[in-house]
Amino acid sequence: MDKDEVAAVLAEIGTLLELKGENPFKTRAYHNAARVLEGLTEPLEKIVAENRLGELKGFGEALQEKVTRLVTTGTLPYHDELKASLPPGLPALLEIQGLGPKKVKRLHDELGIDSVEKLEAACKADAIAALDGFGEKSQAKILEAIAFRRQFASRHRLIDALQCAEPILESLRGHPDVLRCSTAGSLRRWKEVIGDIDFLVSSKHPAAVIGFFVDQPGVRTVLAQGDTKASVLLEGGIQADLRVVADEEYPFALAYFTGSKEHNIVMRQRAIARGLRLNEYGLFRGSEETRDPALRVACREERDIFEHLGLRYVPPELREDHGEFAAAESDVLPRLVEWTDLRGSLHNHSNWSDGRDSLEAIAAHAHELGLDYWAITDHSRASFQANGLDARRLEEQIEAVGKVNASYAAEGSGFRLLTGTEVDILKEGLDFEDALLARLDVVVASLHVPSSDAAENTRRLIRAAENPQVHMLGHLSGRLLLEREAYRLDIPAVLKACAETGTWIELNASPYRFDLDWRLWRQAKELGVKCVINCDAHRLDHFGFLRLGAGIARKGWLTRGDVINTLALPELTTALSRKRAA
Ligand code: DGT
Ligand code: CA
Ligand code: CA
Ligand code: ZN
Repeated sequence: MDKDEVAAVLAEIGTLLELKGENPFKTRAYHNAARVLEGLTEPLEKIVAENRLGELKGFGEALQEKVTRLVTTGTLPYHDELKASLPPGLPALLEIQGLGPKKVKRLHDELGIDSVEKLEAACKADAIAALDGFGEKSQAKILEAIAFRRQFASRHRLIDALQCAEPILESLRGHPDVLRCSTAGSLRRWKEVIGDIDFLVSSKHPAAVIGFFVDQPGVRTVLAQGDTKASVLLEGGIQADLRVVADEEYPFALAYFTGSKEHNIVMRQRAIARGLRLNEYGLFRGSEETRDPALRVACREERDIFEHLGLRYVPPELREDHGEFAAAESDVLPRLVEWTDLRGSLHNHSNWSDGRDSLEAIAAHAHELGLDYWAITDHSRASFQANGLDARRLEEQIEAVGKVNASYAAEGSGFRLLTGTEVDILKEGLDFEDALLARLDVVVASLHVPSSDAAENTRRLIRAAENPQVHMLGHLSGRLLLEREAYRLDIPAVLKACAETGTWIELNASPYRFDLDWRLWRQAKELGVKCVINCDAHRLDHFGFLRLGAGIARKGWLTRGDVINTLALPELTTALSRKRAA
């Protein structure tokens, strides 16, 4: 187990102990230990091997023993026994907003509630309102929270779906009976939020592939298993469907199950207009619904289907019936940006504010990944909860970045960290003086504490865009996927101001944000606004967000030329100086 996995187990032990009503010092010790592990900058394995766990804050002998066991064997009987000693539905109750371990324990002890279903029934029977310390109001709140959770439980963030799907896809690809395979559905279309995962395989031996699929690690429950398809529930709660088809049918099935439904409907209509029939089994001659192979128009790949329908190949990301047919018909589909075009990220955090890693570690990682530059844009003073920098610390950081860069220059490497800030957009203006901003390579301005008044938010953002020192606006809408709605805001007005002032807009590539939304980028592009795909990285494993963000940019029809951080360092430097010079 790596440190994050061990930390998760420790945190869960802490929670389980709380649910049992254990003494708070003991439970807190586990939560604290989990946090210490999460913050480690050297490999946990190494610390264990060198017998140095005792040096970590709060790690007594019992804890050292448990962590060592988890790292070396991957399991801990104490954890398993603890889990087994509590009703399995209890931890899920903690996910209901407003319910902490103490309340959950009381609900269990006093009303026998051990599942969300029972909790809901008890609310509806007015049993919670009667409970000491709960009342009508909190009963209504619990019901609301249950409904909220239900609405979102069937929807998952792209990154969670990818993390489940990619190992399974790899595994399928390695099976000797699998000829071709792919994800399909919303995942292949790179939607920001996914209902279920779809896999498609072509094979001569469907039963073998189906059996292999339902046996994959990560499969919690088999929901349905037939000769050519299966549905499973994965650990983590995402459903996955697999269909197995003959190889001749594969391109048709892939196009069909990639969707979107709206896109498919237009494809079918185009087929009918040409005296053909299109369905998941093929493209057939004639006007009757059929599966007859003798009538099938041979297509080796999806590309061939589009061609028979008078269209250029439409990349999956664009298959939303948002104008792709008109463009594919007249051969003006954009050549979409690729994630390998990206040379760095211009909005990221370090351990100087709320990031995990040091400047040195960040630089080393970016350099190793072959990137050309990486901007350090820690929070400004007003974001005190994120340990934002004041002017003095920012000046110190500029120097520290200079030292890191000097060491790369000395080795003859062209890699550079860029100095910067994610400066807060406050009611009165920006959190730093213009003179200080002018000394930074990169200035990202973000609204973190919005007003409830749309006009006020719009005004603040436009004012930030009008500042010649501000290169770009960060996570413009402020939405958190499946968690928080966008701020109230006149986005078109802000886009217009950005176009007029030469201010760029970030595509925040954090899978919790993907902000600005892909549906708005064509409008931004038409106005002449450039995009910057930023990781908003807080730890090294967030560097991978570049790939996710590039997929969202593709969904927004953006090309390499639309995205600033495809520029090499010299061209980027010129671009960064343009607004200031004007
Ligand atoms: P999701 O899972 O809700 O995120 O969205 P999708 O697009 O993955 O939808 P899903 O899993 O229900 O079905 C996969 C694809 O299969 C869908 O994108 C299009 C195709 N499909 C499914 N049902 C229909 C249908 O009734 N009509 C048409 N034309 N296509 C369908
Ligand atoms: Ca799906
Ligand atoms: Ca599905
Ligand atoms: Zn931010």
